[in-house]
Amino acid sequence: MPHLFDSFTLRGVTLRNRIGVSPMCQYSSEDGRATDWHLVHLGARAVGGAGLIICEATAVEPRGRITPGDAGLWCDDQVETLARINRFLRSHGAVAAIQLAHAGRKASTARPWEGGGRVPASAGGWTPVAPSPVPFHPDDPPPHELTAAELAELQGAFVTAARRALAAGYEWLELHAAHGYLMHSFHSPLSNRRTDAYGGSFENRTRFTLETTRAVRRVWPERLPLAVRLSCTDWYDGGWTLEESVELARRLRDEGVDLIDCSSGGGTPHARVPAGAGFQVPLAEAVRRDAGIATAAVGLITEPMQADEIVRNGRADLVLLGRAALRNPHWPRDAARALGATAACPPPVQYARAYA
Ligand code: FNR
Ligand code: XEN
Repeated sequence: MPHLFDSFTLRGVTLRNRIGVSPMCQYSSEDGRATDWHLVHLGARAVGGAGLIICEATAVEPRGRITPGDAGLWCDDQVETLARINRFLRSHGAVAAIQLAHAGRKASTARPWEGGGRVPASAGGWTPVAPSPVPFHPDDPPPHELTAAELAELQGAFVTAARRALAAGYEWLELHAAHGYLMHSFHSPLSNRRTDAYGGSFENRTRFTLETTRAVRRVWPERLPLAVRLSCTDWYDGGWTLEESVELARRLRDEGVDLIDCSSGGGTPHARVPAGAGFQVPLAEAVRRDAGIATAAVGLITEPMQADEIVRNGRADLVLLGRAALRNPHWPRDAARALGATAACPPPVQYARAYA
């Protein structure tokens, strides 16, 4: 089986190793446009040796932002700042990926460092949209229930954003169908109470995601990989299950999706999440084995030996680092040293003396 520092190829794209930086909102965009913060943040992690850098949840329309500081690709003028970052990432050997997202009923909140609370329309926020008028927090006002015509418009917004992502130089696209945001909220019976073609049965609850994926795959080039991040379970009785995720992964694979990024939770504040070292790895393992599709494992993967074991034992094809990569942008190079694979992750020439 492969090693953490073996390359990995999907379609026409090869990663230099099996380590990716998980998408992480920075809430530091201006009108959806990336800033120098993003250049330094993402750029440092490319210099640090990661094979794949997934740019944060990027909203396909303004209502799809979690906060006013979220990244966006709803306008052509949001392309260039991302393109500049991607030129840098590529020049340091990383593949640039982006996560296209819509926050659904969890939209219109303050940035975490401003308290993270709901921002009403009267204070510069907006009315969140959702499959059903069921708020995430029981005391919040109900979100707007999307009509079938509005769903078609939103699918168009994902497609247009995917075209812009291509123009910005991304080589890997991920659709965000996790953490209680719009796509996941269609999957879960906890948030989807619809009685039309988009609610009720498994077929109906997964229709929005499958239709959107099909439409995006049509415009996303054949040579480039398409991934979907799923919350593989709601960790809550009566919610979305791992078995449903495996079946959805099979159907996504048949639509031309290449990899499932296996996360969990976020759909209900009442979830009982068994958080602990590598707690979501079994989800990636089950999806990979039972749906026959490549997976990424994420969630409390912090140690080089732990990450290497996941790849070596075929439990996932990639490992994604979240907070460990925030703490240490050089995690991949440090891991290479710890695993005796120094040559697999050479430093940039400017830093050579630090490793002599
Ligand atoms: C996240 N996470 C996240 N997930 C996602 O799918 N899109 C996103 O934009 C974000 N944003 C985000 C911001 C910040 C500050 C954190 C810490 C996390 C979740 C993240 O990608 C990852 O799945 C989790 O953090 C679990 O991995 P770690 O941190 O345990 O390695
Ligand atoms: C259920 C874990 C969710 C972690 N976060 C995910 C975000 C942003 C906030 C933190 C996301 O997916 N955009």
